[in-house]
Amino acid sequence: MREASLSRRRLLTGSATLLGAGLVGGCEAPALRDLTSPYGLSNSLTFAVQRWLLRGQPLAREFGPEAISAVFPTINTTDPDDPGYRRAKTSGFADWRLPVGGLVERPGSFSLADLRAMPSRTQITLHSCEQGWSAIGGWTGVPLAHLLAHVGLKPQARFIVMRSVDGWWDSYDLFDALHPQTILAYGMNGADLPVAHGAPLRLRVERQLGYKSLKYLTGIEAVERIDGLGQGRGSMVAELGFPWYAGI
Ligand SMILES: Nc1nc2c(c(=O)[nH]1)N[C@H]1C(S)=C(S)[C@@H](COP(=O)(O)O)O[C@H]1N2
Ligand SMILES: [Mo]
Repeated sequence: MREASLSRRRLLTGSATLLGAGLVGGCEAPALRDLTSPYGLSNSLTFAVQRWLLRGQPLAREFGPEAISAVFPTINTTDPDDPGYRRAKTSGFADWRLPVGGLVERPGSFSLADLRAMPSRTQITLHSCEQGWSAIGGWTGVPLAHLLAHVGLKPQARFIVMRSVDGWWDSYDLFDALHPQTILAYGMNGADLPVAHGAPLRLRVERQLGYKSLKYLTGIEAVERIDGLGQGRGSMVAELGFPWYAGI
């Protein structure tokens, strides 16, 4: 018995499970080709195993309003030092627009009013920063899946690239992009999203560490490959040494 469970555990930590999972998972599991990240074998294994375990799109835990943290820290960029951004901020982001393009059928550019007129989702979730703090906040915004359906993803699209006014950029596979809790948030804790937290629009990706939730979005692009962007690691933080996939 002991021997059996030991080897079972060994299997569970090895790539054999991955292959087994892919085979046994059958129709539920996305193709393995779609699961592997281009960033090294161990990263790919973690990524693929997590993807398979999460294949039912489970939601990150959501809390009641009483759980909202009295203080939600804010770090790195908290007030972008960019002339265009400063101007937009002065006018309450009335002229701000979000271009959405790349491998989509109907590229477009959306104002805050456009986004607010779309279906919205509010979620109270735990944000975990790689720097060791966490906080619970309430976020309101349009599900990215809705916006992507609106512009119509082309079949070749496999990743969504996002850029920010402070030079941060990142990319997400369709699993995360289409996850029901992945939203483009314009509201926080029942009010407009504050500048310090990424106004006028930030991403919330609830199943990854905080650094994937880009603030100050300036554009969204659907692409087939991400290895041609920047240094080929898929994100700015990956170029600084953090994992591209930061699942929690
Ligand atoms: N554009 C941009 N996005 C960003 C950052 C940033 O500095 N610039 N910081 C990231 C990190 S490390 C974290 S933990 C969260 C912090 O969000 P907050 O300032 O609302 O707490 O935003 C993430 N997104
Ligand atoms: Mo962070």
